[in-house]
Amino acid sequence: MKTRARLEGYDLIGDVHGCGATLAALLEKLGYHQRGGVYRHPRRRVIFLGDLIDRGPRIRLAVRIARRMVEEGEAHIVMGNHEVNALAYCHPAPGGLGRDWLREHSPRHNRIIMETLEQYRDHPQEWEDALAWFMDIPLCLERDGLRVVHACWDQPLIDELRLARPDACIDRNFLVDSATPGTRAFRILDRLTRGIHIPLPAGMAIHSGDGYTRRSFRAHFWAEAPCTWGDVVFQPDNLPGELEQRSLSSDERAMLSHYGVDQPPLFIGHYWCEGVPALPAPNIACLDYSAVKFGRLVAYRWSGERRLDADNFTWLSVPREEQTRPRPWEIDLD
Ligand SMILES: [Mn+2]
Repeated sequence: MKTRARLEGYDLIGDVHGCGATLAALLEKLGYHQRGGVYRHPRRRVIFLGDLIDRGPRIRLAVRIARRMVEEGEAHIVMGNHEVNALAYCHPAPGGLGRDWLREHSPRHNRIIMETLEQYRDHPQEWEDALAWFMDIPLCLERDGLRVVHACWDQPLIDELRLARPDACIDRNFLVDSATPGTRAFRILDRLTRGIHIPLPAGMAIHSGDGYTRRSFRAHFWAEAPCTWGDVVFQPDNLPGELEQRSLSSDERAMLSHYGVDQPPLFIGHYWCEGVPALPAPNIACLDYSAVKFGRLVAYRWSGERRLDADNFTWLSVPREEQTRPRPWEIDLD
């Protein structure tokens, strides 16, 4: 048996959202090579930050690449809110919930998962297998001195989750419970995979670049002593009007989590940042740079450092026509 070289570090990869060919190209750029349908690096492993599916042109390819790597021990992955959504959308609701599916098939929810269902339409068994695999993906990871979660590292909730589930994985009961707001399961899934949302004043809305209307904004969790909404907002859309200066109420303050600079390095996705990757805090990197909106598919090459370094970001810009990207070289993933 071949002895593997010592592990030098992890390459963390942000929200892929169906940009499967770009993912293959990014892995090649990072020095991974594909053999027998599995990308491997002699001295490194990948950690995916979740949200493999929805929106992009090669969702099945993205899932296959990630899944093969995870199953072969070449990668780890945490659950994104889009995988949570797919699981709830495709899971029949138990009696008493007053709907057919855990996640209602409303026009808004239909739209979120539309591309995924379309691309799997002629591959129903493959979609069932993908859903079964999503169920096995943990909500967070902590290993070798780093931490990974899709949206928000909330220590009390993570402690609570791990107490019941040391592997940080959900199951069907947990998923069913999470469909009812106010349950612990709802709170844990929502906070870890969707982060903190602060509701806008009544009647106000943000019309986002992605075509959705939102009545809350995304807040981050690393401000030392935040006073205003502007101190915690973390999303590409500006707050309407003068809301940047609005003071955080004590209720809103109580909703926030805080991740201190003395904590281990933390990697998140989710927040579809724009522009050139930058570090929001010395120990936090967000790797979602809107790949599927023709932004960048971003990786961070981590080799054990406690203070992160923006020079360790690597990325590929996503071409407008991802279909024009060469097919990922003879990848035999069937
Ligand atoms: Mn995402």
